[in-house]
Amino acid sequence: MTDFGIGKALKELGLQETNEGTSTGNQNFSSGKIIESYSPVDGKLIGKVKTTTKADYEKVMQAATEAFKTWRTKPAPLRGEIVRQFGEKLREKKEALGKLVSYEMGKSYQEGLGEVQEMIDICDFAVGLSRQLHGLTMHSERPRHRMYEQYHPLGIVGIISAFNFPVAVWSWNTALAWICGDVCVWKPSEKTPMCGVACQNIIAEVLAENNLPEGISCLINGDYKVGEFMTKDTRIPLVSATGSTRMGKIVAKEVAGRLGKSLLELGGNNAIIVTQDSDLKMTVIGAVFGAVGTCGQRCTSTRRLIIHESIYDKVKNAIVDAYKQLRIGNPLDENNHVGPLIDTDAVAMYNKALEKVVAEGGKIIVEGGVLSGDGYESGCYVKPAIAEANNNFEIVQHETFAPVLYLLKYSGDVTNAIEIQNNVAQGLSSAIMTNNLREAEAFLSVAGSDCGIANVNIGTSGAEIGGAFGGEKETGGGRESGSDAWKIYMRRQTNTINYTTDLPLAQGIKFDL
Ligand code: UN1
Repeated sequence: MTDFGIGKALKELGLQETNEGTSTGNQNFSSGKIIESYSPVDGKLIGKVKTTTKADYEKVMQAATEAFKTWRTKPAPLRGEIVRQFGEKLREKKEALGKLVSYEMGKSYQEGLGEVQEMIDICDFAVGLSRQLHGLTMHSERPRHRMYEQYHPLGIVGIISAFNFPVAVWSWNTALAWICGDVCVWKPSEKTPMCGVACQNIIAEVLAENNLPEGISCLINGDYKVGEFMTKDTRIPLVSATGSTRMGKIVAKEVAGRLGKSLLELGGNNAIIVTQDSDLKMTVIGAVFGAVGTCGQRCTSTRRLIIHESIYDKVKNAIVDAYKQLRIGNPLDENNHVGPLIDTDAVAMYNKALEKVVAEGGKIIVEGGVLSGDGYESGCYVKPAIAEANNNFEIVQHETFAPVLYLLKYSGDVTNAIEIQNNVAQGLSSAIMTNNLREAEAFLSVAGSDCGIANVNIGTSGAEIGGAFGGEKETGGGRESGSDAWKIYMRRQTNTINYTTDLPLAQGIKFDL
């Protein structure tokens, strides 16, 4: 196999054979054991990263604590200027980083580039926001008093991110946290540690060029035990965690136990409702990209299609036909649509889901299976599968991080479809395909979708950074990225100033001495 420019990309990103995985910029503290990162694309070793011990972590926290003292005093627009420079560097490194994301995580090169584009976009967004961290002014009930609120930085923000968006989710958090005046400590997924080092190298360069303390951006590495250093640490007022609902429940409990804040972006069980008034071509593109894009490993991936019975066969046949066109293979080869799953554990979960749906009475209409032979040596390539199922099957209620799509049927009114769509524990993304205004509005109404994201004539995945991203119920309730998601990275302070020579009390209370 040609290396699709991977060697060159690794070099451009400053990656070594063995990398320090605990760093504050150029200062490295790693002394833990080594994580080896193997590519799901070809099973080859990409590189090694050293993990963070408790003693290493203490050094990082010292650096972060010191850096915060400087960083918080920089005016927010000047912090924005640093984020602008970071965005510029990302533009320069877009191809190299997109390639590494594709090679280490397994998503298509196009999607790898798309992920870096999300990073660039959030930097632009944060730069503008750095002049708009507005608080309100209020009218005091007392004469010649002024009352207003202001937002101050929180301190050290801990970020735990998942393998499926190994770089973008970090940037949604950091770009906002930085302009808010916070410093960040990041633990990337132990499945994609090289992406973490690559990002840290880029921001470290920007900080060094501006003579800023390295502790503004810190990297730690390891499994959940290293994540626990942060969830238990009272010096970290906010932990932002993206990943499974199982992980989120543990993080939420730990952080709430010390009355810290957590921002959780967890699993989804996203559905597209396809009504009688849908456009078939749009439905097919939205559903197929949603189900097989990133090999079904987005938290926004389409898991369920809820199709009206009168058009069920037509939609089913069109989607089954589209699946026949899918090319599965090396994601760096732009001719392929679907790359590998992240690892063989994910393959085992995919196999289990297919067995389970059959055991529960489902019918497989597009056969799955693990691919082997030339080009599939990593053992991580699987065929996207489709099963006809029932919404109350246990497996349908569960998020399987793989390209398995369930077809469900509804009859009657769109409210029946909405009921099925809402009848799961998760609440991240949802969509309706319809040209009927009444159906679209019913879906968006107070009695409509209960998800954090509800789209009309767009699939469930591929949200833009400008909106707040996250969902309800077991998705965790957090919002990252656009809109006013920045507020969670700051503390609000209400200020009342008296410019009289008296001290009138609120509520008209008399207290004379
Ligand atoms: C995720 O899978 O954790 O909306 C994030 C999307 C992407 C982000 C997904 N913009 O599909």
